[in-house]
Amino acid sequence: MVHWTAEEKQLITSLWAKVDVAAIGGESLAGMMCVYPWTQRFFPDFGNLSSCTAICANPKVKAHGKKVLTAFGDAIKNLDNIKDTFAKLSELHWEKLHVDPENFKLLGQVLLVTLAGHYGKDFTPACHAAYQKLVNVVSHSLARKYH
Ligand code: HEG
Repeated sequence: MVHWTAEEKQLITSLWAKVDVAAIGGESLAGMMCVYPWTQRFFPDFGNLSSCTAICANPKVKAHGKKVLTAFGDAIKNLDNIKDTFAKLSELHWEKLHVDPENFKLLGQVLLVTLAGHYGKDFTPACHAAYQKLVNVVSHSLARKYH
C-alpha cells in the first residue's frame, strides 16, 4: 500500500483546489491523442480527430477529458484507498474497453506537463514529485484488475 506523507497530501490537495478540471482534463486527453496517436483508436465514435487542432477543439474529447480528470479528483479525495476507488473502473478498462495499461502512464505524463504549463508557479519540484507519485498510483490501480 502506498504511503503519503502529510506534505505530499497537502501539496496534492492544495494544487487540486486550483485546477480547472474541464480545461486541464480536455487538454490532457487531447495532448495524449496528439502525441501518442495510436491512443485515438479507443475513441472511434469521437468524430473529427484528423489533426491536433481538430482534436483540441473536439467537444467529445473535451467532455471525456473532464470525466477522466473528475475521476482523478475522486482518487485525490481517497488517497489512502485509490485501489478500491478504481476497482470498477479497472474492470471496465480491461473487460469492456481493452485499453492497454501502458496508456494510463502516457496520459499521466501528459497530465503532469499540462499542470506544469498552467500552474507553473505553484507546480514546484516537490509538488511535481507528489503528482508523479499520484499518476503512478492511479495507473497501477487502474491496471489492477487486468489478468
Ligand atoms: Mg478511461 C471511460 C477514467 C485513462 C479510454 N475512463 C472512462 C470513464 C472514466 C475513465 C471515469 C467513464 C466510465 C463510465 O462511463 O462509467 N480513464 C479514466 C482515468 C484514466 C483513464 C482516471 C487515467 C489514466 N481511458 C484512459 C486511457 C484511455 C482510456 C489512457 C485510452 C487510451 N476510457 C477510455 C474509453 C472510455 C473510457 C475508450 C469509454 C469512452 C466512451 O464513453 O466512449
